[in-house]
Amino acid sequence: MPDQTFCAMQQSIIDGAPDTASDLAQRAVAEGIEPLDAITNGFVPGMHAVGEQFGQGKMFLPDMMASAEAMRAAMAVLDPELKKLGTERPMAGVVVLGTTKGDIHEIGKILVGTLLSAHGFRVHDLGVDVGGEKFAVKARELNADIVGVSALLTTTMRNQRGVIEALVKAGLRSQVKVMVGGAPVTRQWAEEIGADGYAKDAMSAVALARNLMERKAQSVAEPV
Ligand code: HCB
Repeated sequence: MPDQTFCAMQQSIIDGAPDTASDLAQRAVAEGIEPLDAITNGFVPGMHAVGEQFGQGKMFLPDMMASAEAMRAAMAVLDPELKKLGTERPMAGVVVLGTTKGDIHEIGKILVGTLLSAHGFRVHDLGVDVGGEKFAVKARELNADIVGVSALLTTTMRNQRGVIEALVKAGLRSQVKVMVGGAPVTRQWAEEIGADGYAKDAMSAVALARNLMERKAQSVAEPV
């Protein structure tokens, strides 16, 4: 039964049908399907299919925009359900999140932020098209533990390096861990630019953020 529901969810994204996506998300909540399951097994595969078809020239920008709209409609229902999971947890750390300069993709970043919040992190989302300096200013203001930088375009990936450089310039690099992600980003790229970690999806981002908090605590505890 959930398989059919997941297929319908995927199709609602491919069709760019916000009302159907929203209805299916509401049905999932009513039927007790885990919201993360609905997102990762239902709606996100739809986004991947759209990306593939766009890449092959079978879908066009307006189609991709309609699909993003459908994804947002589903997230509007599932986001509050995910966030409920985090209400009783102790504060796990402070994260500043954003999508790099020149890039307006936000769905994955929002999902990462939601899951981090659901796991006790206090998340400040700077939005999209964010330059390195803005990350550094907010990280200083909030005394952030982690900066999470998203990039979905091969052309904007390099701006993740710019965020790290801005943190170095602001004298914050030793106290702020950096995690990077986004469809074209790889572990190798993360290492190349000197990030502290790479996460392939939102759940891995939570595991990585926890790991970075442990590493941070260890480095503080080490004698000088
Ligand atoms: Co966009 N787009 N797009 N797009 N888009 C991609 C990314 C392509 C791969 C599609 C393709 O060609 N196959 C492609 C990029 C090619 C490339 O660079 N190699 C592309 C292109 C080309 C473009 C435009 C240039 C198209 C044009 O104008 N001609 C344009 C660029 C605009 C700009 O940014 N300046 C554009 C525009 C759009 C929109 C506006 C229509 C829409 C975005 C709407 C929005 O976000 N509000 C859009 C969409 C929806 C996509 C696809 C179809 C889906 C992206 C998505 O939401 N995925 C995407 C295809 C794809 O990625 N396969 C396509 C679902 C989320 C859940 O996954 O990977 O974003 P995610 O996030 C994961 C993961 O990466 C990780 O966790 C997340 C959750 O699991 N993660 C992190 C992400 N950030 C992290 C940060 C961390 O610290 C840790 C983990």
